[in-house]
Amino acid sequence: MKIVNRLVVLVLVTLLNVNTGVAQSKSKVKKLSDDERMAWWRDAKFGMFIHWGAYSIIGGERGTKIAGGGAEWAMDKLDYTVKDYEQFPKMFNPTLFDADAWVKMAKDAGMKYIVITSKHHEGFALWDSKVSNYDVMDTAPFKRDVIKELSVACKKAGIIFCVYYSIVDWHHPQAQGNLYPNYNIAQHDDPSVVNPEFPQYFKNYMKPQVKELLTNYGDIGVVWFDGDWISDYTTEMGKELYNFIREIQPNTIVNNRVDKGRTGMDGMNNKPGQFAGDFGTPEQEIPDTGIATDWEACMTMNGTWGYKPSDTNWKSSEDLIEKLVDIVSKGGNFLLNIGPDGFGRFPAESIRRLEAMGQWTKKNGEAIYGASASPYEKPKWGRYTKKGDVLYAHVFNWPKDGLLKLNKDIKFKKVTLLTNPGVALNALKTSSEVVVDVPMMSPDAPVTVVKIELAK
Ligand code: JFZ
Repeated sequence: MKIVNRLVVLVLVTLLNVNTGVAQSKSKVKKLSDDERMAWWRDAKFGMFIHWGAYSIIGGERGTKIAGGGAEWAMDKLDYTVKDYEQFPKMFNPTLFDADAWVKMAKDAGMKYIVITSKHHEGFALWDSKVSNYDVMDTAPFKRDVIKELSVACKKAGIIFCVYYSIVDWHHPQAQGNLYPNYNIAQHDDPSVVNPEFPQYFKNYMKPQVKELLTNYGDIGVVWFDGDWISDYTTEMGKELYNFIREIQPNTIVNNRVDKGRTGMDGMNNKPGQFAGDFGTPEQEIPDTGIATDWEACMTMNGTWGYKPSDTNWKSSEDLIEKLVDIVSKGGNFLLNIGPDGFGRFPAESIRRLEAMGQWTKKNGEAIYGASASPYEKPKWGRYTKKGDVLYAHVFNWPKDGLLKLNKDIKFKKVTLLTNPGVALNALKTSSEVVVDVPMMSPDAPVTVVKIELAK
């Protein structure tokens, strides 16, 4: 770049920093209360998880061997040494990556935030890290800052940008990277394996990397940690990290995997206020009932987080829509995963499911966004959600006799189909239920929403 251009850029960047609050300092940013800070997240309900890294090139296959489970664990499961594995970051060149297109697919699906793996267990960083050369700018031929492009695209589209960061690092010599030069037993997740230098990795690598993510990419909605199970990581480190993040960006939300002391279904049984980050993270499962803490269920569309073409075990769109409703009816958020391939494309099967979910959320979003958990036990035909003086009955199994039976305690003022507000449905209260006269066919399958305006 010419010197004059460089000066112009410098001035522009300085101006931008001042105007957008990108360079957040302790004094300038208003510190919100916990409820204010969590408000956007509690309303959002539906987000996109993106698992993308050098493992996306591998697709879970090495010769004839196929990794079991998540293909983002390729380095571990396919027995790569640290040196052997480095070939993949050196190949990372996803020329079809289009941040705006990714963000549009999330937004059209009805998702309100995106969480991307800035660095997964493999250790390869998808941003321009000054702390490391094992990143997209220095090791990979791609030389584009993925985190930058995605954060800018999110901001443009009004999607909240969030980052996943792995505490586990199979590449870093002071983490799990150099324990066994030719074969890393820690990669097989043996909790007895420790690296006495881990505190140095924590202090001189992990924290500075997290700081880069929180300093150079505008507001970060959530920092989503993972890998806290390794013995080297301590509760004290978790506390330090949590406070460190809140000092840089006071209003950022942090998941419970920042902490080691979680109980039950990945922190779901932690009492409110007990240190465990800001929300619980049940993985690949939905709790039976709601719970007193904030929580987010993360889930894959097939059985893998990272790209794995051999996994064709896709959940149906109908199933995914019902899962979204189920989660919201229990007061949670749904973080649904995409594993883009090594070229930067979403799998076609994922795109189709996102589109189906978008068609449904576009019509029925009123019953999802900003809604809270059902005040009633789950009915046989589906789920309830609630917002102010309105109750929503999400019907999965449409009644064959055209009579929908609601909870007897409901005091209704007016009942309609959510997608047909002009036509009031007849409703009748009996001693055991409230019966609503609905059309014979489900108009918005797989889930039709009946809107019940409540009497005071
Ligand atoms: C982790 C990762 O190992 C995996 O690759 C993926 O990124 C996933 C979202 O998170 O796997 C976990 C982490 C935590 C639990 C289970 C699997 N847990 O607490 O039950």
